[in-house]
Amino acid sequence: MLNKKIEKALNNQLKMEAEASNYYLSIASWAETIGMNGIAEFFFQQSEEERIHMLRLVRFINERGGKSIIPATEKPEDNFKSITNVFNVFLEHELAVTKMVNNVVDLCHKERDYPTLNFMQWYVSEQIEEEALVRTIIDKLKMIGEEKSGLYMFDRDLNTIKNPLITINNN
Ligand code: OFO
Repeated sequence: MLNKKIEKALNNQLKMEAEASNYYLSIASWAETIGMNGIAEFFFQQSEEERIHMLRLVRFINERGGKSIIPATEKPEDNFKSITNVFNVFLEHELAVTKMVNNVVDLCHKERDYPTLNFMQWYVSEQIEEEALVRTIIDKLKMIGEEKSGLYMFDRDLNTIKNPLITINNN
């Protein structure tokens, strides 16, 4: 049975995942409207992944005798300065999620809630992979700059960067 502090922390985490899903959906849609279909596809997939992260929490909270709160989320930003800006925003978001995951893990230790601690380990690993992925992409963008032909190839190749990680995640 979840104690109230843990239940609240997990519901906050759930909200964060829902917001991430919406935010990445907004980026995907923006990228599609400017003809960056590779980037759009990347963020459509990322948005789906965040929704799955949210669903895992919904089901875990309920299974452990708590009650999941399906949150209202704020309208995400829908206009972005540049491709580099988009990926910097992505990194900022992921760092905020990692911080929150770590806080939940700390709380689990404090409250001696080992089942939830075990459940949260999956999120710890997931954040390591996501941060590594976004840093790799930002490094590539630094090499390319905002030059059009470079961005064209970056857009075309983006899925080959992401797909190996998705394959690992799904195993
Ligand atoms: Fe949910 O993993 Fe990113 O945010």
